[in-house]
Amino acid sequence: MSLIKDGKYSPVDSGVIGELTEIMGSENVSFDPDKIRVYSRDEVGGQFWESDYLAEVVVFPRNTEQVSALMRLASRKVIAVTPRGAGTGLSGGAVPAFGGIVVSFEKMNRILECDPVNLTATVEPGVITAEICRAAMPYGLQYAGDPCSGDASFIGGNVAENAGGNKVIKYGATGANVLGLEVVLPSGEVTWFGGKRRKDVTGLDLVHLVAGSEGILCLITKVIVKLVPLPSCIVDLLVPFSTMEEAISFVPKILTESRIVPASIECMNKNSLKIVSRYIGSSLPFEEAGAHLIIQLEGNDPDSLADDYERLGQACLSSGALEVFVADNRNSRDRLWKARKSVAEAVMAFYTRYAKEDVVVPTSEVPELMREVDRICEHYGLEGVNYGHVGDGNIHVNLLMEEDRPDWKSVIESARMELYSVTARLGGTLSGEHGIGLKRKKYMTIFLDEAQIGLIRRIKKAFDPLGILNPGKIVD
Ligand code: 2HG
Ligand code: ZN
Repeated sequence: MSLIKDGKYSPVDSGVIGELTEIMGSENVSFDPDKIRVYSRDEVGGQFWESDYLAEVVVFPRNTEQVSALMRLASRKVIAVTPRGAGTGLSGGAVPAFGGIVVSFEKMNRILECDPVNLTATVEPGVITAEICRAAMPYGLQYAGDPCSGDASFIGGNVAENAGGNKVIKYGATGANVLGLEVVLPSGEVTWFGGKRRKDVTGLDLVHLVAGSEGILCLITKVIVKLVPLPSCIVDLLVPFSTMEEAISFVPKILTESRIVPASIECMNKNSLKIVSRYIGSSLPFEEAGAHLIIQLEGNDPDSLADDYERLGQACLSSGALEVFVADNRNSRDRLWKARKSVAEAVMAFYTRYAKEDVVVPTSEVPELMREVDRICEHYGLEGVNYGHVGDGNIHVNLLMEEDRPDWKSVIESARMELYSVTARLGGTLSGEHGIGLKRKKYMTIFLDEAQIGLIRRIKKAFDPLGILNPGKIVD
């Protein structure tokens, strides 16, 4: 089923299949129902929409020319086209809301170049993000924009969503680490935005308009990312506090008092720790603490890094930390990050009824946001698994329903609405890194006024006058 309305989009008939086969070869065109089902979903649970949105065909282009030919065909016939990365998205951005063609970039997965002089890597969109780091390592470099899903997600999807992750406080989100994009416009035209340059005010900054545009403007076929020096020493501090309030109140002091810019400042509340230890079968120390911070420091000189973490550790203890654990070897660091990165999966493994949110507030407002989340949970009888990128003010608020109640939908929806209105009141926003997609579209007006929404619609129209590219996402 799809949202095909008023016969706006043409169906993928046998003539279209024939042309697609000619463009990319029959082995790269699939209408096998099982494949279609898999490639019509991302990580958003089916509870968020009534319909089972399905593509009519899935294609696997191997190069830019094939993507361009595909878009010329889709424009000529007015067929909906939905681009897709690895399917790790959390907003339904890759779900084909109007059927049509799903374009999987998994076969455009080459690292074309690592350039240690310009400090860039040029890659195809289907490269798994962590592979870029592996390719840069022999040059003593890294790609620092990798999100929590970096071991599975594709760089093209990361750019489309302007994915964040746990190093944003030091290196910025994906967009901040992208210098250039080769794109295919809905008309089929191929062009480059940006390039291997650190400065560029020639025309508009279209690179950063496309980063985070969720595939509604153009298809990304090559990405030039920034590389930065790979630090030789990394240390993670795991710092339990009695309360979430104490933990998050300490965060600004890391920068102001200790004068350190960590690579990560993450938090996990007590419920996050509990659910993750149940999921991975091992626990972190001080599981009963109200909240844990994970603070990652990096450097090249072990002694000066030790000075930094000792100073920071002292500051933690003076601000009420129960203990400071230092993970300075691969094993202990991996154990820590496995726990942190598994919270999302743990939620999805144990619960089917939940609101999985990605709100952002100014960091000064995080304590108030957390108080309000506790109030909302209590009011609606929900469990709050709250964790994430506290250094960025970006908290993954998960409002979970323990038992399946008949009124689950309306309860979760009301709790969500309250969360959004609190977030808006605190000067925050709807999504920091997971995107709007299909899932959050109807809440846009809480955060953006008509002037901005109108502008987004007109920008979309300028790129895609027929409305064929990823229709139904962000705005109607
Ligand atoms: C993370 O920070 C990811 O772990 C996923 O952004 C968060 O699924 C989530 O809520
Ligand atoms: Zn996150």
